Amino acid sequence: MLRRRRKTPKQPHAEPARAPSASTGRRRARSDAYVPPELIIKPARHEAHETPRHKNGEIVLVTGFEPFGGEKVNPSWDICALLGDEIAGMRVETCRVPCEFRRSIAVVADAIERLHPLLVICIGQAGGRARLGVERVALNVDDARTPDNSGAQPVDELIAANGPPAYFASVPIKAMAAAMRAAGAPTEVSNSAGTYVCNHLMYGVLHYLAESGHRARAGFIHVPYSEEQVHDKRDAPSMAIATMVSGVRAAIAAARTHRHDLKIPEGASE
Ligand code: PCA
Repeated sequence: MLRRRRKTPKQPHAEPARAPSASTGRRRARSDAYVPPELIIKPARHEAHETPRHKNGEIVLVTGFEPFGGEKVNPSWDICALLGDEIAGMRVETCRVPCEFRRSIAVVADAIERLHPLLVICIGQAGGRARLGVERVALNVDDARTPDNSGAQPVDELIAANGPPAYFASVPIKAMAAAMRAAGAPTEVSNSAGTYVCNHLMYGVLHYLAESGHRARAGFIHVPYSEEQVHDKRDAPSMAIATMVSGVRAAIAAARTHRHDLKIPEGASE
């Protein structure tokens, strides 16, 4: 958790806070590092949530979205249904999320309260992408080009009025991407989850976890169109559902086993 800056900083030049540690899922900063006031997270409200183990063993909560944008299916949910009961010793619990800005976070927060998962992995569709994308960052903004499934179309609205401008995923994104590729699923690290419902949910879950004191680590994976979705689309890339399932299973296992992320280059120049 970020600590408040000393009243009188030791150093004359303020420094930005360091990126969060993917290894622990908690933001850390040197005690003398400058932390902008809007980035200071309030202390945990519910100390009871500090116990990460569920009485039924460790749980990974995996979420997928309902169809949106005129599609009949959303592979993010189809993947959830095919993950099986157990990954890397964790029980798999799934949750279907409405493609609605207003309700999406509440539905996943309810599942977190019920299940006390060790990991939360949200999945969404990014039609047009050719690879699975492990998202690095979620922005504190909604900017919808089209209405969501409830008709809402927020433009340039903050997700959390007092929240930080962005959250980094608290899972080891590089280790996950490497494991996904090793499992045969073309994968990249993505530096933008967009500004639609998926970014909203990723930001909302990370903010909820930070504010509530749950120790779960959380991340987001975007998936391409499935093969059945591109029959009526010219030149749109697609991926077999079975490949996506292998990739997501490998990602979850890597997130469970890697406390520290791999330091391998995956950056983009634009
Ligand atoms: N993809 C959308 C929202 C729901 C989904 O599956 C997005 O990328 O924002």
